[in-house]
Amino acid sequence: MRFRSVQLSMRFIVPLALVLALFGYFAIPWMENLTVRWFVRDLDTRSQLVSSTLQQPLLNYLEDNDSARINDAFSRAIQDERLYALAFCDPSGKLAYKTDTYPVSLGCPRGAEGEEANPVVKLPRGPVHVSSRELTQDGIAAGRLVLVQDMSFIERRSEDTKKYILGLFVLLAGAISLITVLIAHLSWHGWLNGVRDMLRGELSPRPQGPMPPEIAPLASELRALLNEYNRELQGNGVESQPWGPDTLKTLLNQDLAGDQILVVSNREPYIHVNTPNGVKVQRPASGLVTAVEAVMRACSGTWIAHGAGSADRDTVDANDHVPVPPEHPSYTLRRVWLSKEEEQGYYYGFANEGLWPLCHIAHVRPVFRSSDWAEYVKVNQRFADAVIQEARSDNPVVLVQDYHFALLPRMVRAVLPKATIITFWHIPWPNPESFGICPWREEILDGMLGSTILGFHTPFHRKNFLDTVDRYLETRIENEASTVSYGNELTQVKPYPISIAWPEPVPDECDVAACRAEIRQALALPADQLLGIGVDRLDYTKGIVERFQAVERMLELHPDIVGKFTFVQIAAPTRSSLDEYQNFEARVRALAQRINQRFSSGSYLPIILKTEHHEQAQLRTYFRASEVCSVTSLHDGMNLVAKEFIASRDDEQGVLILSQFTGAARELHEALIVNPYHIEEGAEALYRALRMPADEQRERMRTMRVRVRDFNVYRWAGRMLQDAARLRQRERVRSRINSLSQNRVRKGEA
Ligand code: ADQ
Repeated sequence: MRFRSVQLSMRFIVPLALVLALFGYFAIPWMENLTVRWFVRDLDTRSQLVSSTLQQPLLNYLEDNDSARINDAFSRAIQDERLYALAFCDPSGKLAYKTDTYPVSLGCPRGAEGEEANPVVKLPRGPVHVSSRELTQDGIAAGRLVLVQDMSFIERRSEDTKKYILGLFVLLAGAISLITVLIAHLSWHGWLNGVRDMLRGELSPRPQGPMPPEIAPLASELRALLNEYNRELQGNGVESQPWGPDTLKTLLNQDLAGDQILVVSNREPYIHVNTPNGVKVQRPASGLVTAVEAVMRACSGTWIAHGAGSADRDTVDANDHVPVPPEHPSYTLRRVWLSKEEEQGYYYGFANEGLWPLCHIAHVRPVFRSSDWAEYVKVNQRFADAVIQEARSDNPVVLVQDYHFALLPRMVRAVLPKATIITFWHIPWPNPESFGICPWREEILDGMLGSTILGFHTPFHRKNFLDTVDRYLETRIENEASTVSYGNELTQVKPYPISIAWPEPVPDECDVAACRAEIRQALALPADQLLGIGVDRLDYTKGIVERFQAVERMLELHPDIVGKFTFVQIAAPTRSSLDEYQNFEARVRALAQRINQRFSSGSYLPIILKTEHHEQAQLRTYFRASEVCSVTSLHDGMNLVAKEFIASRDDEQGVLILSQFTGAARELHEALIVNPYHIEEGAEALYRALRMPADEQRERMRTMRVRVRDFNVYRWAGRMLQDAARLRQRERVRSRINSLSQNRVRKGEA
């Protein structure tokens, strides 16, 4: 912020300084010239005065030939400190009388009308002003009086004037800069606050203050733009702010009028596991599950997923169905069983060793094996068969989740051509060159284009996808409508930034002060210990190593904070059977240990690493207890942890550090945005976060909370479903028109 305000000030000061310097460069010599000319004119007048005074006595002495008196008069006259020398030249132009000071080199100067053309003469002692005046007696020329006046005082004065003018310029530049910067800052803040208030006012039902006058001319345009944006987000006809489960239910009832909703994902939302204390239900640590679960609760459909838990088979019915959530069942989970080979090839192999590193820029090489690809094709077909089996009509709405099922849309479309298939790609999409290294790139793109709607988190990922399709398939792309025409089918490709369900107030939740005390006590930390938190799957894309390095660098740069700050990293193990992930976990552990050894004293450890799954409520307590939450992914489709942290801070305190390479950074501009590869930047952001004044924290947190609350997961799902409903409606109208015209043709034939 401070850097930005210096930048802003420089934007005014530098051009101002340049203009003033340029002005000074030309103005000072000009002023100098002008003052010299004024002085010369003064000296001319003075010469006239002196010669007029001397004329009569001199003529009298000349007439009397009284050299003594002439010399005496001359000596007296040059007692004036400015009059340096005098001389008299007779009519023949010979030097007749002169004071001792008279420079002989001047001789008897003549000038037009008795004046020298250039009266300034440079002598070794300095410049002098020379003027000669003709003396006449009864109209007859009696000779010339030559006056030499000292000009060194003019030089002195001119130097002084130069100094004063220069000083004046500097003073003026300072004053103008100060006033300009002050006014610019005030206006800038006025503008920012005005626009911010407007955005808040438009996006939330918060009561408004009066509009700042400087915003007024823009207000109507800004409001129109926001309304257009809102309409685009909400679709036509549904006026709902903020979105929630009920809005979604209403939308499903109105726009999709009882149409069946099927979700397909690899990860199941509930895993039944055998434990020594009987069967337990677990919720996996996954952003995808967090987001889609909220939708399914609202629309009571069927979720098809891989049954991976040790007690999963024991808890399903004959159709492999289990009602969930276990406490209040509201939708059906259909489990698909995979053999070890299938899981190894499709999930660990092609999806996680191939597609995951292919789509994330984290400098891990993708591995492609033909055997993995074969399993991927097979498993996609098995899930597609499950969708077809679960479909109660020929046109269900199928929500396909993520990179595990790139081929499934085409497979479902082959059997249910009227199905509305919405595929959401939860991870980034790379540029065409990067994607091009996949040996089955055409098959993947073809499979995905079996979708009716294809969603990405950001416009950037969407663009990358369209460029990739353009590069490798024969398609027609309409950029404005954001559609790809391929074969006889049309796929709409759009950004739908995912979010979280804005949490309802939790009645028995600890207030922030109590959460702080609870966590510090649990970790045996002093009550005033500063706390940082990181929550991730233990994945190499999440930037955990870089985050620890930033903590280390901050402790190096700011020794005052050693002992007072602890960073808690909660990392859920993930894909642990893959070498890459085992190596990564070992690196993370070793780094934490090294940093801890380096800075530990007594019981103090700067990093606490908890490599285990935590319940959402526990995570929330950690979020509420921390000064700062650090999200430093090297690349991330969106990142829901950032939004969960914001949602947990109803006290409007706490600072979010957010990697610029997350989709979330495109929305949460008030976070401290960092490049995770730049360790010093991360360290400074951490230190800045820990020292950030409460007011600034509140201002940033408040703005982000409004955004996350209003653009929640219900809105994410609602937008996709609304788009699907519109396309279904269009399709219905088209098929009605077709059948009408076919009827007419048939009647005509009969
Ligand atoms: P993920 O890569 O799983 O999701 P993210 O969006 O950060 O990433 O979501 C992780 C989820 O798991 C969060 O809800 C978090 O609370 C939870 N979680 C993390 N660690 C946990 C732990 N130790 N214990 C319990 N829960 C934990 C993918 C993409 C993301 C995209 C999401 C949603 O990679 O970019 O945001 O899908 O589309």
